[in-house]
Amino acid sequence: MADLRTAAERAITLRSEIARHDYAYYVLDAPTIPDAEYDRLFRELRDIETQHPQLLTPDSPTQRVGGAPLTEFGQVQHRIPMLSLNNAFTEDEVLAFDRRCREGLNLGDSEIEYAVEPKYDGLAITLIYENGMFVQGATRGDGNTGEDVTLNLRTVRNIPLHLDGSVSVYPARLEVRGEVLMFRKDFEKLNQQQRDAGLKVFVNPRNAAAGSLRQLDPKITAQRPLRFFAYGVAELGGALPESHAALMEQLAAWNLPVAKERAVVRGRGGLLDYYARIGTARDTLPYDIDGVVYKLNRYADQEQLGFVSRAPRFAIAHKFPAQEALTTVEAIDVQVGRTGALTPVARLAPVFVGGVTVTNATLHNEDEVLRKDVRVGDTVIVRRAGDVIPEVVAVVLEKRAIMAPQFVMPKTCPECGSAVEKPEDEAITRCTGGLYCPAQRKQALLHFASRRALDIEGLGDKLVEQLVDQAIVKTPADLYSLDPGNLLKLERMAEKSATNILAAIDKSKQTTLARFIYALGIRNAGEATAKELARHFGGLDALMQADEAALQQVPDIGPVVAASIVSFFAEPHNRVVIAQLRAAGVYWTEGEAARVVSSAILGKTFVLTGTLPSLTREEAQERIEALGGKVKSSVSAKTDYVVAGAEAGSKLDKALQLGITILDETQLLELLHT
Ligand code: JCF
Repeated sequence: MADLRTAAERAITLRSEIARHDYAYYVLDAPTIPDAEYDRLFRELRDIETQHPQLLTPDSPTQRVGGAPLTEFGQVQHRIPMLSLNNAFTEDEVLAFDRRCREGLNLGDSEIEYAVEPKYDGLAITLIYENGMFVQGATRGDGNTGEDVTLNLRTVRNIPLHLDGSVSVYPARLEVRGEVLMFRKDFEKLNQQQRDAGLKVFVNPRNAAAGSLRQLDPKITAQRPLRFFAYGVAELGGALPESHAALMEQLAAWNLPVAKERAVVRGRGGLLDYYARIGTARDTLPYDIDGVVYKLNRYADQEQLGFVSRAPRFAIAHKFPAQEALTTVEAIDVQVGRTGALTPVARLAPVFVGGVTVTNATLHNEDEVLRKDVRVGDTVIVRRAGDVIPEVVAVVLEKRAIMAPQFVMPKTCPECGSAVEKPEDEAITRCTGGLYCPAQRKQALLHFASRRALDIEGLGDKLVEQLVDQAIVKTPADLYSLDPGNLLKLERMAEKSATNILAAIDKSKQTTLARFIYALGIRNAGEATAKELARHFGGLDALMQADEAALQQVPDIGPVVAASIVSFFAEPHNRVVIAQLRAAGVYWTEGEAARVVSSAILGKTFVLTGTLPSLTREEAQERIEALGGKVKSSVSAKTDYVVAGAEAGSKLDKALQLGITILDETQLLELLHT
């Protein structure tokens, strides 16, 4: 018996401790203990309840995992009907609401106090607490009769199973009204899990919350990240506080979740300011809202205004522009981005959504179109939230009248006709005609001319923009046939700068194989890869003929990079541009492949620090690398040589510490010549 008594006491302690941690975690968003410790408490409680089933209580946190499935939901008669709110869509409608309130209260021009809060885009529910214990929860239903979802609501982690907190006096009967919803981040995670498991994905957090709450199996609901927020009471079984704001404080003191963003404002100015403030914060809130709610703050005032049919006269919902709307798909086009990515885009019948008229929505990529099964003629849900690009959320399949064929990604680029590729485990399809494709022209030219590529000084953003827009330059090869006449007709181009640019272009003809390879802008082939390729193959033709197996012989080149290189050179458009570049006089000295086998430097690691008397840092690096050495940016035990010039810094100190060989420029040059 003593054993049972100890167990009973321990169970009580554990329950209140777990409830405290749940509250800290799910309501305050400020976890108090590590997950492992929480799990330990939970297991201890569960073990006590298994050993002594008579100790199990309905408000035990162990009940949150859900019990046996139901065959149907019972019905609940709401003692006090669950009302809806009237809506205001315009400022004028809000001003009219404020005027009606002032007239109803005979207030003349003085300002009214309003309690204000976000309007949750969830599902209205009611929770009944008897002597502090959660005993029943129900959906709104038709307002008079709802469904008994008590078992499901027990699994909602931020609903207290027992009122608690700083105020420990509870009314005999308390009926709390509020909404169940899902945080956006939880919704994304849930959908990812559903997708991974091959299950249905939800259209938006609201649908996910509705689907989760209306599960007959509470164990499923328990797996869904639902949250609850209270917005009022139907019954308090005692004296109401004087104001709505005071009531919310009371609910919060019992550990019921209420909106952090709630406020009390004065007058219509206060209402409109709040609307603007929450409108700006809308995308940063963790949950979707569809507006804000204004109510008279003082209950005496609320009573005086009373109700019209199914809605209070003392409250109104001021709606934000809807972020989702229905429209139809008129076509599915494919756009090519600056980097060559092919994006399917839905052309839509114009629809007003998120505050603007939308006619296009992104479909992201091929897999997305097929997953959502979007087809021409379909009715779709379009979403535009904040500044985000509008997207097609889902197809309304019931409205599919004609059965258009499934979307197919083109096999060639719609801009330039080059082959497209979609690597095995990537979502994005890309054009392989990087050097030739009009969509990629500006990007390709800027990269070609960049400092570590062919280094054409003065060929920047503005100039490339003009050269491409006026169709003077289409590919990098066209740069080499520019003349002063082409340049002088451009904006802000004086004779002097035209001469300088032409000189820079001319100078760029003399380059290295590594720079040239890098300049081609082959996907996944950066500067380091370009250097490895140049060293390994020694010449461009050998590289262009290499197959994937040959490419994977090169250090650090794996299947992905090898595939990009092969498809780049396989595209005839690119080969033409390369031939034109060589014909225009771009040249480099070709070495023999891996001729550096015997160099003293091969495989050695160098770090450069300080200013050398004659070589620039880049020149030194190029010469070391040309002979098979590697240049790294920091000194470690693996460093073979540190080359130190004037004003060498901490790298030199480190090298001295580690006892690494230190070279000056003369010694480096000697080493390079052995
Ligand atoms: O979403 C809300 N914050 C909210 C919804 C607040 C309220 O006072 C509501 C509501 C829905 C219906 N009042 C009613 C009658």
